[in-house]
Amino acid sequence: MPAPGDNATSSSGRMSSGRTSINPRLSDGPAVRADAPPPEALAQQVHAGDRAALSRAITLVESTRPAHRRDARALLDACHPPAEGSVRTAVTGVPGAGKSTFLEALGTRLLEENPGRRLAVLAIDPSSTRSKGSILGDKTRMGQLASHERAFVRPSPTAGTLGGVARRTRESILLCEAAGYDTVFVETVGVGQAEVEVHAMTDVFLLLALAGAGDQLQAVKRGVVEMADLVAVNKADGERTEAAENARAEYESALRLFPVPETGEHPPVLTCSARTGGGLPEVWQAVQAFLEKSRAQGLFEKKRKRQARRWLRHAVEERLRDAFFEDETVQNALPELARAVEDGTTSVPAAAEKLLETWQRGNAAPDR
Ligand SMILES: Nc1nc2c(ncn2[C@@H]2O[C@H](COP(=O)(O)OP(=O)(O)OP(=O)(O)O)[C@@H](O)[C@H]2O)c(=O)[nH]1
Ligand SMILES: [Mg+2]
Repeated sequence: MPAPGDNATSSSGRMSSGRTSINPRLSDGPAVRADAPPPEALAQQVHAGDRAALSRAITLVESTRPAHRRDARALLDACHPPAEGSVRTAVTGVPGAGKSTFLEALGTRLLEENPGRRLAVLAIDPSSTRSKGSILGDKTRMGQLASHERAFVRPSPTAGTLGGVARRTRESILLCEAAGYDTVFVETVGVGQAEVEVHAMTDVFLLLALAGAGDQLQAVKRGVVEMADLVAVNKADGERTEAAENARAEYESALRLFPVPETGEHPPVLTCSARTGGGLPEVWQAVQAFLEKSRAQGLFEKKRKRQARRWLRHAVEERLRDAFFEDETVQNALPELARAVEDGTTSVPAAAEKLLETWQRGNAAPDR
């Protein structure tokens, strides 16, 4: 049984064996232990439900180094076909909406209710950076959950690469499922592209809202409300109870202004308090009701298929981009063309065209 501390291993590089600074390239991604097993062996450990191995596997898929990307692909391939029967829930909301407190309370409750359940939380955390790292329990407010033996809590620092890390989250979800975690939550803060990405990798999208402070207007503006399958106005406790109830009614009428979603119904809007636990069972019931409906209408499957197609497209785009920028002829030609566009002696489209031609020539099949 891994120590609870295993959960605290973020991709901050603390898993490294101290190889830094001599080769500057070593600092361009999270360090993966030098004694890391080959991908197939790692996949076996993940399948066996080994939390430390799962942590290491996620660190590997988050790495941007070309060799690690190759290993990550082999690892993901070895974890295929994916485990069935999992449910992926996105929990989004502005910073401080109470997402982590909510997941700590709800997660703990769900684990108590069902002794067979295994629950993972992947928190995309824009406030943490690799160099800073963080003590997970304090940082994510999920200390109790993080030390539960049937839970796995993992913050993904996003520092500067929001979209990128969010994409890796999809791979991390698969790894968690391969390790036997059937209930997967993705906590994401309402910042642009990450939310769209997370929406495209989950089965149900829960917006945790707040009363006042222009929260509603912001959410509508950012397009988050449109993505929500469910809205819960959090912090409905103490003197905020009435304000939360008013906000609930406002969200409800705001949602009616949007077209009716595929399910044929506008998303339900509830109130809850992550602090007192009030309303949490109702929120979870509403999540279940949405999923049941979505399954009955065939939308669940349809959505997963659509997501798989989208992922394929992204995977190809990413491979092409990597192959392009890693290509030696491109790397040789790039500095001069970059200078030319800086000086204005070449237009950007013309320079891009030249680079692509260089690449295509370098990759053309040899004459037979
Ligand atoms: N009164 C009250 N406070 C809450 C509730 N939920 C969370 N809080 C408080 O709100 C603050 C932020 O909570 P978090 O759970 O860290 O919020 P978060 O959305 O995860 O924040 P980020 O991860 O930073 O985006 C903390 O001080 C919590 O104690 C609630 O239901 N009622
Ligand atoms: Mg949080």
